[in-house]
Amino acid sequence: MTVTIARQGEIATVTVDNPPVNALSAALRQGLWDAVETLDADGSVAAVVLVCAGRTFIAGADVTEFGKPPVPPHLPDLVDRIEAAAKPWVAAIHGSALGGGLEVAMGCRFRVAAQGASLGLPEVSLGIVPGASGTVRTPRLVGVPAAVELVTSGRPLRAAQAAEAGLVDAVIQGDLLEGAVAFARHALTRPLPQPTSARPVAAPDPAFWAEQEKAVAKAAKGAAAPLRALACLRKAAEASFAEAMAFERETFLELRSSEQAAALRHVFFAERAAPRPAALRHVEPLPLRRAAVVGGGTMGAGIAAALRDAGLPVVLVERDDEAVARGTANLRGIFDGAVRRGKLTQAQAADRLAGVTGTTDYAQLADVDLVIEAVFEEIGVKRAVFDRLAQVCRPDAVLATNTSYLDPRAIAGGLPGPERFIGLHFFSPANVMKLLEIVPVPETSERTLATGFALARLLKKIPVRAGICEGFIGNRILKRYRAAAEALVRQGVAIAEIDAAMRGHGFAMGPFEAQDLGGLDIAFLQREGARAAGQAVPETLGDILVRAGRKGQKTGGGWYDYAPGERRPQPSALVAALLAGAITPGAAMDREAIAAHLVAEMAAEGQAILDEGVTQTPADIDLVEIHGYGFPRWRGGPMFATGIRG
Ligand code: T1G
Ligand code: NAD
Repeated sequence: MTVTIARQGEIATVTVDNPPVNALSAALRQGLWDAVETLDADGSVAAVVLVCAGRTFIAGADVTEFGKPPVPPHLPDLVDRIEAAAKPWVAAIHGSALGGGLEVAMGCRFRVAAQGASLGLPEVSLGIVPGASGTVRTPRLVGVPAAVELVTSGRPLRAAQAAEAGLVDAVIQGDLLEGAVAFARHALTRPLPQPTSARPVAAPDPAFWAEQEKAVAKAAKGAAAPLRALACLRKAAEASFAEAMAFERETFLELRSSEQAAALRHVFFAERAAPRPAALRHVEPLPLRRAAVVGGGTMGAGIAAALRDAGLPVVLVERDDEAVARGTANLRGIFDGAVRRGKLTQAQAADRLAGVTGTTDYAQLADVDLVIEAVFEEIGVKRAVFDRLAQVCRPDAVLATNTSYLDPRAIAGGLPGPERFIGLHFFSPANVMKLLEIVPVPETSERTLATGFALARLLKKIPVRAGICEGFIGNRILKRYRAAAEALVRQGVAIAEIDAAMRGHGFAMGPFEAQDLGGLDIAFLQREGARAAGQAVPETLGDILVRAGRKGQKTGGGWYDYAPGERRPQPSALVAALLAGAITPGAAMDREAIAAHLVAEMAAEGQAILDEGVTQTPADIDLVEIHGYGFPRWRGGPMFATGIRG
């Protein structure tokens, strides 16, 4: 039974139990409808508490039903039915009340929430707008400005914030059901508030909407749903309840069958499948209680910060005392930055830092469960580190390398107990970027692999398993993307035009401005290394710039010039002169064609990666590009966008 009814005197409780997340399947909708009918007809019941079993309140519509024909009772009708119930309903919320779950709660006369609960309308992140009155009832409860924030951002509110906004009537300390029943009893002693749909909305003036449109369009970067949601909210403020409902429904149905919604659903399910690969379902990972990082530079400090954010004590090993001090300062810089941005309190930052032991002494690693190596990208240095680790670490401790380009098999070669070795490729800044490429060597045990995935879950990262090849999945596609962009420059397409095309396509940055930010020298040194090793690596345009001292923003210029202290790229006459000899103008290309061409190049490399078995599914490649390289989420990734699905 998905819906059961119990009675505590004049208060009835309706319990929803539809694991895993109480999504509003057709059966659940029918069950709730029947419960309203039953309780309306029951003279002994004065009020109803709606509560959910399991980890969460109703987490929304059932996303798996989106592609199928809708089955009655429809959700908007159910929400209306609950609102029209003869007895007042009280939604008792724990976990997440999302989308349709929050809409059901807004149909109730009251909402109470447990302390840790969150409430939100994430529909825009699925490429749609709320479909069961979210844009119409929300402004009636919290006012238009707060509703705009909630609906167009898709970000949920914590219980306390929701109470402040007027979305919930009380935050319950202690047992939720007990508190909700007591709330209902008390509510019966007082006049009932208006049902949500009958409450008035204060309509803001046109200037408000113009301003919101600008802000929402900017944040959406090409995603359609946020602006459409804003239009629904405006309708809710300016037209009748019924007219606004009709407008929301029409918008919802149109967007639900859109390409953007299909892409965002694809990403939704890919993100949920990634952390738990079927092949590892029965493998117990090593429990992670203490971790270590070797190397406290850009990556090591970021990885240590990510581990601390997840609550693990961290030993940070550097090569000498000065480097220990620098590594610790790098970490302090990260936590101070989080305090400045309001993400951490001073006390939390101090606690994060206090949990890091900086040392040069490998003996401190005797009892850690996991070591992540992030020293210089040199095989000799890395081999020496793993030799030391093999001497001091527990034989079952997982030993990982963060190498970007070296062959992990060469790093692991000769390591006693190679079954505990694995590549864990983080992205910079490692405490922010969501992607983690997990790269097993042939000897890596299932347990070590499972521990890599468990680490990703602990750090709230998106893990993608990659086979061994140069650059793994992400950097290999990046190389192809950059080469294709350079090829366009050689054909006479302006550098700024290519960057603008990719921004217009939904990327935060184009390929050249991104290189200026990260530095051109890393890829240059990698190519030089390959050349020194006798490989035939053709001269790139980037090489010409680095040889002329242009390594990016840090040297005052790369593909662009930068005014001192500024980050705004300016087309460079010097770059034009340096590259003139390499450019042979061809046919002109418009921005859409540029973006389509570069995405097709990424997908072609992705296809090669699939053909070689470096990864199993196109969805994994899409996740890599979205979470590691800023590919627009609403396009679903390069594979989905070019029709390579499955
Ligand atoms: N529909 C179907 N399956 C869902 C689902 C949903 N809404 N949400 C989660 N699942 C599955 C998920 O695929 C996974 O399956 C399992 O549940 C556990 O999920 C009309 C239009 C609630 C915060 O967008 O944010 O309402 O892998 O690993 O970390 O306006 O799930 O086990 O087979 O994420 O504990 C709006 C999305 C829908 C909510 C729990 N709702 N879900 O997190 O578990 S649109 C959402 C979440 C809508 C109305 C409209 C999270 C969670 P499997 P999980 P979690
Ligand atoms: P970095 O130069 O900023 O830091 C390297 C650190 O390692 C330095 O602090 C150095 O003192 C320390 N170190 C060197 N030898 C050591 C030893 N024997 N013992 C202990 N510490 C030692 O470099 P980085 O950018 O942090 O890169 C580190 C690794 O991460 C490289 O393998 C790199 O390929 C990889 N990586 C880098 C990025 C990136 O964007 N920078 C992204 C992913 C992976």
